[in-house]
Amino acid sequence: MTTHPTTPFDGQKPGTSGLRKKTPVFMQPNYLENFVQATFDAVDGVAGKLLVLGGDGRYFGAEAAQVILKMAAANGAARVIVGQGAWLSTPAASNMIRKRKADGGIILSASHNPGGPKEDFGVKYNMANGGPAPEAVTEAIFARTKTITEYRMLDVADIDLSHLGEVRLGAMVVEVVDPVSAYADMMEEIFDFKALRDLFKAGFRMRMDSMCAITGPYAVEILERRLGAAPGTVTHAVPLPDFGGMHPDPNPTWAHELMGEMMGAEAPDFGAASDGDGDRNMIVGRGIYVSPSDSLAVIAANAHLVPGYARGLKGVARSMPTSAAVDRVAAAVGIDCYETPTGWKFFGNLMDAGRVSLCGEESFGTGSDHVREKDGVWAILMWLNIIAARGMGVAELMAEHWARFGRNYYSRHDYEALPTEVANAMLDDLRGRLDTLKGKEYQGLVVESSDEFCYTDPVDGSVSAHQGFRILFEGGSRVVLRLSGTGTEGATLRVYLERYAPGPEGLGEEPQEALAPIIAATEEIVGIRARTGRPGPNVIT
Ligand code: VG1
Ligand code: CO
Repeated sequence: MTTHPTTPFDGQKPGTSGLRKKTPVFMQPNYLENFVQATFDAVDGVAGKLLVLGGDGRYFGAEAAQVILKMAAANGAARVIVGQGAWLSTPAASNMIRKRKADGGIILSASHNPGGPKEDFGVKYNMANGGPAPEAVTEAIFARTKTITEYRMLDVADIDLSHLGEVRLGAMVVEVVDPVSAYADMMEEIFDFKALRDLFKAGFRMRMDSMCAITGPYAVEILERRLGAAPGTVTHAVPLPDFGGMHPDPNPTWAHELMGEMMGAEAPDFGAASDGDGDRNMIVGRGIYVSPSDSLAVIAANAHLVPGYARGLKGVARSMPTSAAVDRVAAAVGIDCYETPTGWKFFGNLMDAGRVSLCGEESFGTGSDHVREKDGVWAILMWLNIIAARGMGVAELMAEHWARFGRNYYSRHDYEALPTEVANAMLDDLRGRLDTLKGKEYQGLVVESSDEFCYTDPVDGSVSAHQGFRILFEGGSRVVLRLSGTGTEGATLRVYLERYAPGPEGLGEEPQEALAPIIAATEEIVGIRARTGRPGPNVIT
């Protein structure tokens, strides 16, 4: 064992999902080492423990995996299960932790953030339930990073992660596993693979854009090999360290290639995309884009048609900024619906307690209690299974859904990389005026209530304050504002806009038009343009 002296780095505070920084920041001597040792220390050490390790294949991931293995060995871990080539999608890592009853796991990814020598890198710790560390643990990690004086690391050569099998690193065993097969087997248990094979056999055409990120190998194995979708169904299927220059964020802005194809004359029946680490998904039909909030609601309304959920859902949960479309389904079906802060870590307790089996976020995240992470490929298979069971296309499913439940028009406007002081000053000012808004009229909309979201976990009673500003207008429209906790440059303001149309009239509007009064009212209340000097958002989803 070798003990290395070190001194703390500022700002090693995990955000919405792990610690994310520019790659060169992570590559500084001791930076990764400090954070990993702080993590081990915060979970009472890893002596004798079983860990899972993998990542999305981005730049610096393979080198980071070697460092973490040598540190795990020096800290006395018994065994580390690592995906071949240091690859594991986030949901596959979650599954591996659960299946192998590991004590925890480390995921190397900055998820939907671009990768490369000048882009982003990230490290996230997951617990024995397979889910992201809760706030109490991430706070303990952060506290430890501020007092760290040494880390432990074996001084040995790198090991070969390209071959399956077991290797010794000191007294620790490194077990290199196929990153795909256990995950694909789990999908086969949840979904009606025969019905899906029949769907593709009957000529159903699909396009899956893996965006040069981690789902490529998973999607090729499941869709093309096990389900018989045409070869080439999955595009950008080979994970690359810089994602081929793509921004692996599956939304209409960044997955524009897929959007172009799905809106074109030769569009296949169904389109989907996923993000860097494979936990996000975007669903697109021929000529129709499905908002993530609507996707969650459609899945909730149809889940019982999928073998894994044939007995119905225990309950559902959504993050606060996600639209209330799923709430309407829950009310109709008679199940509980929970509202949590942004970030998957807040769903873990609800799933572990058996209160919910389906969760979702407006940010293209959907998942269930089959793992404790959101799961892109799972969501895509959910849609395919529903399409097969209902014998309907995406456009028909959406029209039917809105006719039954009404439509929650929804959009998110992002202002990325704002100067931090400008963003903080703007929101501090709003906080100061929040209590005075009630009853006032903006652009014809009257404020019904406004607050800053504070969550009390119904399972363990822990409290998370300052989770976003909510302004509700009379008639069920609302705007939510919060700062991103995953960005690596300045501050990113997210503005979430929602308006409910009960139908039957007014269900077919273009969302930006349907939301125009709320957008204008938000500008009047918050003054985003005036304060930031930006003409408008730079990403609209
Ligand atoms: C964003 C999303 C949030 C999601 C998080 C991690 O966080 O809004 O819903 O859980 O990313 O997703 P923020 O704090 O930037 O708004 V992933 O796929 O990047 O792990
Ligand atoms: Co992700």
